[in-house]
Amino acid sequence: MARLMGVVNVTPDSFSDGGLFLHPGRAIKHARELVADGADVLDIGGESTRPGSEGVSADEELERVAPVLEGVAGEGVRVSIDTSKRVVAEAALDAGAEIVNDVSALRSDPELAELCAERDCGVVLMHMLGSPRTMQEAPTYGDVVEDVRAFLAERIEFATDAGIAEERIWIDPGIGFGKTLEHNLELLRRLGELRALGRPICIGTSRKSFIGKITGRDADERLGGTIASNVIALANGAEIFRVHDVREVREGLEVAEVILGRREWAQA
Ligand code: HH2
Repeated sequence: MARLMGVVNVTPDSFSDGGLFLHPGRAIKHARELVADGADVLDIGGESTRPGSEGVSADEELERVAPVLEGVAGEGVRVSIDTSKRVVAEAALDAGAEIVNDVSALRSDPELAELCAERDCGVVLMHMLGSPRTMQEAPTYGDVVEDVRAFLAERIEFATDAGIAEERIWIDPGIGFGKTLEHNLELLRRLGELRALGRPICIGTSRKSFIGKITGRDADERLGGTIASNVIALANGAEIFRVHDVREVREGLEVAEVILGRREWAQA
């Protein structure tokens, strides 16, 4: 069954909701709404990774996310921390988070893998070409799907060598992270090829610019494209869907699962 990861961006500059939830009270309220809308996991992040972004210090990132982590503890929802930094991940795990979602796939901070192994938490390994600052400068691949598959295979090996249990790992092709429109479309079309890696596939298409390129819509008007791309990802093997609009995408995925014969449905 599809699992929904609701995005909580505690940042001034995220590409679609920057500044909306920088105030902890607003972020906590939003997080509770996402839980009411059916989020299985809340993905809390204090650093934007939008193309061109420079990153923030660990202190600043921690200052942003700490009150929100505290505010959602005890809500009965699993929490993941969207970070590449050990100190931020450690504080989040101490505050009850169970998953580390690292867009650098354990490449940024040499100490993060060790922490994840020690704490036996879930780990999301995502593909990115380059860094957020440079990743959209003419990204090139041999075969994008094969290159992403090989990268993720290598990162799974790195993680397990560091002592992280393979069962704790989710993989993510990193839609929009060093990819052209055509790369993103090819990855969504051939997502099933990543299933050979044997780990659940997490996908993040929500409101991303490839949708805007197709529909001509701004980031806050990309819900239709977000639902369509998540339904395709579901059909092609994704299991965890990282989205801003949890209720609408959950309903879309529910209908798709019934059509695909993957979900029981009985008329009330
Ligand atoms: N996308 C973003 C951030 N984190 N994590 C995973 N696993 N997969 C993704 O596709 C992914 C991610 C970017 O989206 P958002 O958080 O909305 O924007 P920003 O980085 O500007 O805060």
